[in-house]
Amino acid sequence: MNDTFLRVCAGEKTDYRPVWLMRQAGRYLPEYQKVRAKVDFLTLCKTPELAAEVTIQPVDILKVDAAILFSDILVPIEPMGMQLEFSELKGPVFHNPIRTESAIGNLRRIKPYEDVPYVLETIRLLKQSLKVPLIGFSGAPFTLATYMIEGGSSRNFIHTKRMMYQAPALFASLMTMVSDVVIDYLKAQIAAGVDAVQIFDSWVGALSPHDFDIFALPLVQRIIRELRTCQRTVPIIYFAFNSSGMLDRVKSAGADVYGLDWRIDMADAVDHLDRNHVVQGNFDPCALFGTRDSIYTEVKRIIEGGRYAPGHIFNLGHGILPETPVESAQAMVNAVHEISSKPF
Ligand code: 1CP
Repeated sequence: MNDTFLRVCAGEKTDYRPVWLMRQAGRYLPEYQKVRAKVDFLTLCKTPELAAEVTIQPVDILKVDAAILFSDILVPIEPMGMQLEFSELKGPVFHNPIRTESAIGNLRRIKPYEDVPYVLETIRLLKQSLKVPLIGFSGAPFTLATYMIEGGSSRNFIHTKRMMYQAPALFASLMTMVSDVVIDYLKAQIAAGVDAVQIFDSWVGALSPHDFDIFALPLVQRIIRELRTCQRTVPIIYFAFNSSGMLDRVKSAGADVYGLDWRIDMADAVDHLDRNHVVQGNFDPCALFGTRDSIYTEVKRIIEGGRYAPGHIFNLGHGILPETPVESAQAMVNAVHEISSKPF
């Protein structure tokens, strides 16, 4: 197996920097669209043979150094008692948003082996054939809670923050319950064979640093502490999107690797992380709409920015966009491998 990604997670020196892309399996790939034309998105997530097939696609097409399980952060939330739909227009929708004590009381803690067996089966299938490490994942409690409370995507998170400020104990009880689910879910993925896990905190940047300390960070810390007690331990990546103004807080999550978006210069981020944390990122997904030359130059700049970190996994600063030309993603991966394998 190509274990470059895992060695960098552990802070070891490697011959080149590993690279993968958030949302690397997805609509920008014609091969993905072909599979998606046959089934809706949730059915794809729940059919292990198909989920495994689309997980492998970017490994073959882009030559990335890691695969990420094909699923969605909302998959384990549905069996808690929430009616989930992926609408082509609106994205994820929960038809019964959680806004009251009784609604929280009706949620149940999932049993991964019974409630999401297809996720664990997809992992087992992938481990039989993958030649690169497999990353499992979960949403972080705050990000998951926003979907549960808002009933879908949101711009200002008004319902979430109303509960947070008006009924902090209620909000805390929901966050604790979601954290329990995240712990059980990630432990099951680790037992099924994933080689690393990433915790996606996509919307935590909506919080002030102070609120992050009170309402979100302690739960992420607890999840990471719990995962360290597993029989099999794997590297843990914490990706807090839009959080460059509070990296000094983010870095106390206890993760092995911190994901960075493109709103902070890589070299500055490495300094904020005291040059002693492995980093992942941080190429602007829209820079893939540039030319071959502009992509090369930007890759080089980021690689140079990461030189003082104990390790750097090259990635985008957020998910790849559906309109991205595949050739541009390929050019980025090639540039990372080429530039980072030579002295610079
Ligand atoms: O039409 C389709 O084919 C569905 C589009 C799609 C895809 C391909 C969705 C709906 N989810 C996914 C896959 C997905 N989602 C992966 C697969 C693995 C990979 O990276 O290749 C992963 C890791 C996710 C995680 C996810 N889902 C996040 C966290 C990462 C991030 O981008 O911040 C979030 C926020 C979601 C919610 C979600 N699912 C889908 C959409 C369109 C959204 C975002 C909607 C919003 O803006 O709120």
